[in-house]
Amino acid sequence: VLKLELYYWPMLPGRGEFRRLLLEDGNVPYVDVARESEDAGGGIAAVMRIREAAELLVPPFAPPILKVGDLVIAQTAVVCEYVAELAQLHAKTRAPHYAVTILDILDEVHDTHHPLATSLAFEQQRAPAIRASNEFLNGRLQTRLAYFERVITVSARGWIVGETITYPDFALFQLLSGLDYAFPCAMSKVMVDYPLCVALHDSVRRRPSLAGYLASTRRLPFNQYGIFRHYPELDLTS
Ligand SMILES: N[C@@H](CCC(=O)N[C@@H](CS)C(=O)NCC(=O)O)C(=O)O
Repeated sequence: VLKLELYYWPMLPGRGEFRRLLLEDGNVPYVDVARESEDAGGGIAAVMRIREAAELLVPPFAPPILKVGDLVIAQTAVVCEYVAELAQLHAKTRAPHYAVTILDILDEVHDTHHPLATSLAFEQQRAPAIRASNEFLNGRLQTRLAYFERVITVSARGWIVGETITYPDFALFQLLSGLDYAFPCAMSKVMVDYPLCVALHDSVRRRPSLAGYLASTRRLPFNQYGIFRHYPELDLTS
């Protein structure tokens, strides 16, 4: 039996959540190493250890990281491809670019609150962040949503790739959930133009195979440490 070890910062959903949704939906057992207690080898120290482990032939650069025996995989999109096979959520018509495109948008969302530098606190870049969010919420966001609305229209089944749900659908679900947390006002205005994206989000949220997980403490809530942060001054006003 494969033992899947996930490594990701234990205090935020971030990029780590994308593969967790797939494993939970597919009922694939895994160990969330950094969320174990420090005494049991978990915590932030576990992430630091695997990043720096000298014996690894292919050292991972940044979390999320997946370890399966001697195999160590990093990069969210690559990890998602790998676990999607195990969870039987892979796309038969190979279309890896969808998940990568969704994950690219995370960089843009991060840059709304940290437009100058990741090393500076939000409070040190508040004015440029307000400017950046305004630009994002009044243009870039719509072009990205319009793209996925078109993709779902073409597939004609309510999903991104085709007949059934596949792993990019979970990525879009998580992106839209995070945007709802970060920008509730903007999203309530913008999403009326993307009904297929809204319907996909609802379909994933209501999946019986995911409901138990979404209601559990394993599902980390969005918070102010993550990629999706709620600063009222960055949202559109009602
Ligand atoms: N493109 C990479 C980005 C990885 C990344 O930025 N990871 C963040 C957490 S979400 C991190 O901890 N980075 C640490 C670093 O850049 O040193 C991916 O999708 O996995």
